Amino acid sequence: MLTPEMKAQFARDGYLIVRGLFSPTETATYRDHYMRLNEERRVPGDTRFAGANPSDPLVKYPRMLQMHRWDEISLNWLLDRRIGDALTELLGAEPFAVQTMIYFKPPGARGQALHQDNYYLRAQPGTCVAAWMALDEIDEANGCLNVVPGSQSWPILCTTQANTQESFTDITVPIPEGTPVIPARMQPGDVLFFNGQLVHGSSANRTQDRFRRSLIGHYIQGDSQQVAKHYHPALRFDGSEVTIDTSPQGSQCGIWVTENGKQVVEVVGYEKVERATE
Ligand SMILES: O=C(O)CCC(=O)C(=O)O
Repeated sequence: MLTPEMKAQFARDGYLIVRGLFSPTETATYRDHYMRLNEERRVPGDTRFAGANPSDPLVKYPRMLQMHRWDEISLNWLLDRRIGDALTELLGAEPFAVQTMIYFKPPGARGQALHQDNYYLRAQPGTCVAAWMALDEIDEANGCLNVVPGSQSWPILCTTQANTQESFTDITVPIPEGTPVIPARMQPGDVLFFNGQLVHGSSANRTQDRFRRSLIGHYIQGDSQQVAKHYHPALRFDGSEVTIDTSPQGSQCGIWVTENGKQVVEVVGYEKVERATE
């Protein structure tokens, strides 16, 4: 399904957008489904917004996590063969599925500061990978995902304080000045696959009237021996469960230092993850 050029791009840049992997009819169905789930609040969304200022758009539209554990539509999407086949081609072996998330990102909502997913998932050996599907037309104005090409080859970076006026999460990772950060402009049904070490994030939705909804799956390599507890149980693409060690609590992390006039990452520290989820 993927061309050699697409696989080469994923290997080189750490990400790949597969255009139109899902149809407009399917994405319209997902939009309606998740808007209904948000209205019903059968299962609360991300609880970090519970005590927040009611004028924060994310209080009404908090992201939801791990919906596939109670919602069949989410489970079927997470294990959809089109995603499984693309990931198998990109990784060389079928991965295990560990997380679903839906971001509504309504007009005025904050984004998420630059980060690396495997900081949270702690998949070892190797890393995790994401399938990030656009449910709306997504661009800089409504807060598309921004990616740092090539950063998948960096180790996990030690985190610093994020600007919480712009980001709903309070940690970020520093990148050297002048490092290219590329906006991923997408249409409904496009799926962005990216490596779990890739630095990525998004800015606020600055539009008055456009949601930026995205449906996200996280996967870990099929030879993973460990993953953080929140992501267990891992699932094979046939839906069966895989038991994996969930003991990792933190990991080594790196800081930027100058070596021979060049910025390089030196792994110096050990960081404990305080929150269970990203
Ligand atoms: O959609 C966003 O704004 C951030 C999502 C993200 O960081 C992720 O899927 O790992």
